[in-house]
Amino acid sequence: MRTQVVIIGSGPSGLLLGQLLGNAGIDNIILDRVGKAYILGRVRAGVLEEGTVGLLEQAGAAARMREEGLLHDGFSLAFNERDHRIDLHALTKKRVMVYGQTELTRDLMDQREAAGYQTVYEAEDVTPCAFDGERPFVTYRKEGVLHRIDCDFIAGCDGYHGISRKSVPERSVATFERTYPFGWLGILADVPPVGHELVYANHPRGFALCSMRSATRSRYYIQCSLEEKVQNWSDDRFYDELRRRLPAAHAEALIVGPSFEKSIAPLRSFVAEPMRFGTLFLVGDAAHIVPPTGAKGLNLAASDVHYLFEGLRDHYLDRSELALAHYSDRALKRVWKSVRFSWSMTMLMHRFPEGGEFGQKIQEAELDYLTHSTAAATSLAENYVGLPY
Ligand code: RFL
Ligand code: PHB
Repeated sequence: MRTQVVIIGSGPSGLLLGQLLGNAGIDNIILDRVGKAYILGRVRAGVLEEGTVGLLEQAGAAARMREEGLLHDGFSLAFNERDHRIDLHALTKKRVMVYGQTELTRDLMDQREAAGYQTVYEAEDVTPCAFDGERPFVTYRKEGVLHRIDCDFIAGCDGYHGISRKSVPERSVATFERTYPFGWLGILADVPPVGHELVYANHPRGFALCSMRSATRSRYYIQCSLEEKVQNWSDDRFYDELRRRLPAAHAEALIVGPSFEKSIAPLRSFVAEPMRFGTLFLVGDAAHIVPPTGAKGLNLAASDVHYLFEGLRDHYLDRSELALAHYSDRALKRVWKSVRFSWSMTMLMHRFPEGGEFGQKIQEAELDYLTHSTAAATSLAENYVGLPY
């Protein structure tokens, strides 16, 4: 079998890249280790930058998001029992779109199926080969049979645990990493959100976040220890803890109901450099991870797709290699700014075991600064809505 680009991974980055390439007449095949239902069962991101929304429009997969997504003009920082609104639109003239990653992934899958572009789910032992030369290929096993796809390029869109980054000789990659001494316990429940916008709360008992998927579905998170077990958290215990970390007005407005998803995610910052190895390109979580505090992971995956799509389109349609040659540098410049922002939001909002009272005073001073200085609030807002591509 032969195609122009093999895409490893059918998450948001692989699907978005595949759709943009396919619509530009560039052949591609997506391979994923797991099935469609498994991918759609993952509950992850919820906040999209305008750039991400624009790419979904460009991919022709934005119709349902435009109908059902919620445009938010701001969010709140809650601390010392009070709520302080960051007016994103007044500060930046931009908004964010609240639309779940699950829905976005479903829309891209539907669009791909309608266009007739090929995806192989439950492909085992996917292996990128010979990418140090101009004749790369990818092998995989399906129902016991070994397959080989020859191609021009391989896009490694297979997430943090994927095979693409691991296939590169260790001496060719530099990695930068920070782990945080806590996780997020999150639930999803069909109850109306506490307010119209997201609330990020800094509290002596730990961070809490009130997010949403729609006017009738809420997504709540609380900071927890890495040793916590989901089974120790009944819904009642979760809501009690959440209530204690919110200002009274929100705590009183909290409507509770049974959760249908509950999970713990560890927090990590990670970057692999470079993001290109010959004819293999790393995209999204395969190359970098950010803690979810700044809502940047999926949005960074989308900006990588933007740079790689430009490079591949110029290569095939204009015979120009410039954008492809600069893919890694352009993507990494933006990646590091989001890594910095996600790290700083994480440091600002969480209780650190070793932070002590000094750490708490520093956080309070910074929160006070952010909510009383237009310059500081503008910097926060322009990072939150997304830096330009
Ligand atoms: P994904 O989504 O991990 O998809 C990778 C795909 O590759 C497949 N795969 C393989 N296929 C073939 N062979 C192999 N060996 C393979 N290994 C893996 C996998 O099955 C999968 O289908 O990576 P992608 O596409 O780069 O997308 C990245 C985003 O999923 C991620 O950055 C975000 O979810 C992060 N994130 C958030 N991002 C935001 O922009 N805004 C948010 O509000 C936000 N909230 C979050 C988040 C992530 C969270 N968790 C659980 C990590 C909240 C949470 C709690
Ligand atoms: C979410 O809705 O899952 C969400 C929203 C904002 C974040 C992280 C996660 O910063």
